[in-house]
Amino acid sequence: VLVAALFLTACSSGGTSTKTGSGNESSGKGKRTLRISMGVNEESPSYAGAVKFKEIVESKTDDFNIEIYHSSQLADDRGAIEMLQLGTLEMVIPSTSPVVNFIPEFGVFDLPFTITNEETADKVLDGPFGDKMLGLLAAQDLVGLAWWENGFRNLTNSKHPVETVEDLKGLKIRTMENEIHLDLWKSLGANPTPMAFGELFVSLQQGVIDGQENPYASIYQSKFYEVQKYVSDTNHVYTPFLLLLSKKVWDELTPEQQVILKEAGVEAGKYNRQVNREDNAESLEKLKETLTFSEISPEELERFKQLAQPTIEKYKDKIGAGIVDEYMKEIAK
Ligand code: TK8
Repeated sequence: VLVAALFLTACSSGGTSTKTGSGNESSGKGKRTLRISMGVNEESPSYAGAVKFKEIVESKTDDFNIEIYHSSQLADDRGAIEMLQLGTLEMVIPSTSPVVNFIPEFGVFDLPFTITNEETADKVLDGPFGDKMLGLLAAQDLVGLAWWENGFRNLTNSKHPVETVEDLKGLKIRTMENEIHLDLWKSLGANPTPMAFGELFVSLQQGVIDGQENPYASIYQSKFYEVQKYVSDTNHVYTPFLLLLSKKVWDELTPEQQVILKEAGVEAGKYNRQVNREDNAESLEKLKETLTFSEISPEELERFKQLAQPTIEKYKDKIGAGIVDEYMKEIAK
């Protein structure tokens, strides 16, 4: 995958020396190619958002040629982030969770049962706290254009219905590459393994793992229902998506180009969120046709939360006690 991506970079680098937007090249020559990588497929709200981003940018300038690569074709989240740092890939839409390997503060979003509804998510991300978090990316050679949405995560598995903490015992659950998620599932009694999203379907199919957790839209669009039997409304954490650009690339753009990309990122992000929320509701209904659906009772949810509390305490210092407090205050507002 890396070799293929580097090859693509070499092929598209003809346009990288052109910086100004003044030329009206219509041939495509001199245009700068921006490749957007994502792990999810072409049915996803991320893909719809990326198409919207492309449309907005291309309606405002001829400077860019935007190419969208879905389904981890270029790289998985973590690999793509590393490529952005090197400047060998221009853009990626990753979950925040793998970003924690580069910027510990992003771990706030992985603290379970903190953001529990969409209104709170929007308030936290669209306000000064969200801006501050985007500002932390520059130190890792990344530019955060906007917050997009992955959403509230729910558990599926192939073994039995999960309605209580006890039902999790020994279940082999794939997590994102993020130690907070790993610890959370351990503390709930499960047997978690980190894995890139691109390997997930096959691993479920082959029974290497029993279960996984993702938002309903993603579960449906990735066809996990073909290789899973049960779904539980755990709603244990909200994952934002980020629209990221390589800082190496960003620094070569004109201020006008930067404004266009930033504004288009935010605008396309609003669209992405709207599509995501519609898709999530519809996807749950469709999933219920093939999977056995379980709710977690309010009493049982309290037990999940209590068992998760030590994970929150444990990571407070690693994430930064100050930023965790700010995050919690923002949620409580
Ligand atoms: C897509 C991932 C994915 C995430 C995961 O690249 O890994 O489970 O939810 O959607 O970011």
